[in-house]
Amino acid sequence: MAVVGATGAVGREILKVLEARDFPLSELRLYASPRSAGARLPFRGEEIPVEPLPEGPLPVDLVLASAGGALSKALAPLWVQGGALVIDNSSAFRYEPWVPLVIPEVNREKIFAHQGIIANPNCTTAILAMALWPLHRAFRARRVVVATYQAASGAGAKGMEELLSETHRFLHGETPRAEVFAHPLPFNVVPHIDAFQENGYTREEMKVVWETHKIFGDDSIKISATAVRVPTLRAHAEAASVEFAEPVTPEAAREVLRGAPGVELVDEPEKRRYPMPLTASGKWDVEVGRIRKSLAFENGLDLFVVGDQLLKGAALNAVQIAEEWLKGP
Ligand code: A2P
Ligand code: 11C
Repeated sequence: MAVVGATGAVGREILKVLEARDFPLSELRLYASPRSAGARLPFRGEEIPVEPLPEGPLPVDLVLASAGGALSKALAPLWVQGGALVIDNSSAFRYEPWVPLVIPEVNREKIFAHQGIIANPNCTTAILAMALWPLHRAFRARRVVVATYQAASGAGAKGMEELLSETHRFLHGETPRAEVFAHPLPFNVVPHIDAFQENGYTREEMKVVWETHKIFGDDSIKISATAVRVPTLRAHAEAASVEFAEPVTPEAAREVLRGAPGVELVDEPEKRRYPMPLTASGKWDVEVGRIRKSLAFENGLDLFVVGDQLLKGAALNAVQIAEEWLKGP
């Protein structure tokens, strides 16, 4: 198999997840840009060389791609022509009707309808969906209003570097700069992730709507999002208010979430236990807590979800798709 974008924030996590989950593979090829020529990355006690990505098919059965949408758009069809299944982390193919968009805990069956490419959702969508799907199945979600608190690493390794370097500048009395982000991120929050659309929402916000509808197979749920970049390094947090069709109570929701795969209920506020980036970073499960009866919706809940967006939002979900593909329908 191949990891394309192996030196990036998600690519490096893919290597760790493959190793930790003992993913069966006979040979691993790592690809990045020519900038990474000569680099080697550790995997199962070896140092694997990073190769410059060729502009054609790859000599593998499976490609996990995390090198951006433009690159996937141009090259994934060639990898498919060469006989590989492509699991793509970018948004290049997510909205194509013929491309399954998969979170295994939600719509595993779609994996087997692939035509060469399977798309991995946007991290913000995936993390919310982990909490929303079991609640939707139990109580039928009608309306979701969500605000996000997204970590710098959502913008890749460069995002993390910018947060660290500009925080350092700020602490030394210099003005922090912004290249990756729309504004300096240290000691700030920025309600602008990806491009503004005609309706006033950003593309990041619309991805939550489009992708949740596609993954749930239900576009009747009304969803409205505000996506905000915050100065954390890792793990996206999301505050959601959800209105349901069926009667719901916080205790009934907790019971459902206790049994939900990939979810950890962290909801003991009296003990100061609730989801946080500090505790969710590095974890495979998504933390859910602060569950309470909504004061705004007649039959609703408010909750807080935090997940490591490099893991469940990207690398882990991609590897899980590959694992399920190997298991078969
Ligand atoms: P490189 O490290 O050589 O630039 P991130 O999302 O963390 O920014 O990572 C992006 C990943 O995609 C990196 O591994 C990066 O490699 C890789 N990448 C970016 N542009 C290309 C390209 N034109 N060809 C191959 N890999 C690329
Ligand atoms: C962010 N969610 O935090 C974005 C990154 O559609 O795969 C992932 C973009 C995507 O900036």
